[in-house]
Amino acid sequence: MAGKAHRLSAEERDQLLPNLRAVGWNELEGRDAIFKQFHFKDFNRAFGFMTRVALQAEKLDHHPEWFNVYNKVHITLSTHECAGLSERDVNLASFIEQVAVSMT
Ligand code: H2B
Repeated sequence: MAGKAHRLSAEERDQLLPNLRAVGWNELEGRDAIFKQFHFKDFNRAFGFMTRVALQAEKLDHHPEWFNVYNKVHITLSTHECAGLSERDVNLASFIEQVAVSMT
């Protein structure tokens, strides 16, 4: 992983988060992280989505916290290294969006 992760500044958040908010990512209360719930047609779609995200997460060495029941996948993104939201989360969320669009 190139460089050390830093917590996004207020200015960086104003610039980077609106696009993600517009597609359903929200900041958690009480924790510096973003969260979204995904809903697929069935378990096969949900797990296919998770598989593609998992492969990219491994490649980026940046991993989601997630919860799956049947066709639902809940995802929280935050960066352990800086104990908060970093550009890595924004990048992973953007990738996740691309995958989700192709699975629905
Ligand atoms: N995932 C997330 N979400 N945050 C991190 O800081 C992180 C990670 N760090 N995956 C990586 C792995 C680190 O623990 C390894 C050692 O590179």
